[in-house]
Amino acid sequence: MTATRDAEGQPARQPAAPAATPRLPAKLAAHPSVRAVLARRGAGDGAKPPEVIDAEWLRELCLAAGADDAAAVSLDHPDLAGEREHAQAALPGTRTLIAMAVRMNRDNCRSPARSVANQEFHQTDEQANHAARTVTQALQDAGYRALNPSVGFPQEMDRFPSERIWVVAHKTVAVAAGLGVMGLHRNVIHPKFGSFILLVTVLMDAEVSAYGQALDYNPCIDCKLCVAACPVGAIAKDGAFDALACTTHNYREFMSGFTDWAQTVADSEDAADYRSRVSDSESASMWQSLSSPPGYKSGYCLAVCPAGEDVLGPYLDDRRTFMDTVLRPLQEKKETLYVLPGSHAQEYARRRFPHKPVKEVTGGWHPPAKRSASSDRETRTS
Ligand code: B12
Ligand code: SF4
Repeated sequence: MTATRDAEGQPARQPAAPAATPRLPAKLAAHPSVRAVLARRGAGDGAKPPEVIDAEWLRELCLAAGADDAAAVSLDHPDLAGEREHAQAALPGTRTLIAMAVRMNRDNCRSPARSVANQEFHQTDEQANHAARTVTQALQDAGYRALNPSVGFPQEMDRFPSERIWVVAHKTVAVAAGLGVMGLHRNVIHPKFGSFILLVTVLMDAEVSAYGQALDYNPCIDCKLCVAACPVGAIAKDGAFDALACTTHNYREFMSGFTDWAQTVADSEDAADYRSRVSDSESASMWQSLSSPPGYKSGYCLAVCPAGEDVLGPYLDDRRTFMDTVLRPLQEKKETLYVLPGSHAQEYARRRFPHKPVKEVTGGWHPPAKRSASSDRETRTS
């Protein structure tokens, strides 16, 4: 049965079947809370909500909660086979996933000032978490079980680094629900908002009257600006993605980069030795990431992407100006690039961006090697 709506627009509960009073031990039955619940049931409250939620009601709920687009997808969708076990572990009885997208402000993401771009990512992250929590609460109030895993962090660090640490893969869910398609840079591109979206998913134990349909084209226009923008060559022209190169640089101040930094502290003989390995700016930046949400070092692939109907116009009008004002400031920015020794990223960064200092790090994946020579100190943290 599909949900009809009550006066407040919520799915109207089905009339209560004559409630069979559960057989309870006398002490439990006499408890004031138990008596109150049974009395409410007797008065017709507490009936089961409809088994199938109205898709339009659900979409309106998501938009009112702060999402810019939303669609539901059944957990039985073939493309979600890899997510099933994770979703059931998080919320046993999950039947549907609700995918939501929240827009980011484009020029904030494009700014070479990391503080501006990071603020935009974190604010949108907050907004998406807030939207998902609001939807979860509304579903709970309507009588369903629902759960919202985080947009980004926190994640399941007890599994790090041997297993995946995210509860749900928001990209996989969003694509199956039809919110967009992954572009060359492996982010989901929304047909209208382009790459400038963050994603979030709500799990719930009911079905929905209509599910989203996958997009029949990819909004990626294959311009390869993301390839040109990535300072460590993590995105190849053929679409191969070097997640380790991206994590080592971009996530320098997240879990693995932090571990590398902590090892450097532990390995330093004294303050002077520490300061010979870590610059004042790097120490300050690590402090900032520990005291406010951690800062991404890049995200340039997303920043330069011209795809999406709301974004594409200026690129179509004048591609040279678009490159001069969006791509080039990021390419020309002087900034330290973090790479694993001997990696493709190291060779690429030195060759393509000779004006950006390149620093070898362990990435926190291994204990640091003993320092070799003092001349090495400027380029190694361990
Ligand atoms: C892991 C992760 C990363 C990793 C790996 C990226 C990746 N492509 O998977 C790293 C640290 C590199 C990363 C970076 C960024 N991320 Co990220 N990330 C995630 C996370 C937690 C899971 C991604 C996922 O589903 N992977 C599985 C499949 C679907 O991805 P895939 O591309 O098909 O396959 C690759 C990965 O599986 C990877 N991989 C497999 N196992 C492991 C294990 C580890 C430890 C790592 C690092 C990678 C990895 O290798 C595969 C081949 O490339 C999600 C949040 C979430 N809970 O969903 C955000 C998410 C994908 N990230 C997001 C963003 C915005 C970014 C950054 C722009 C952040 C920034 N400001 O710089 C960059 C962009 C880098 C890029 N081009 O992808 C957004 C994307 C929004 C969108 N429009 O699609 C998400 C959805 C967060 C969100 N809630 O909005 N991210
Ligand atoms: S920058 Fe160009 S190639 Fe890269 S994802 Fe966006 S549209 Fe596709």
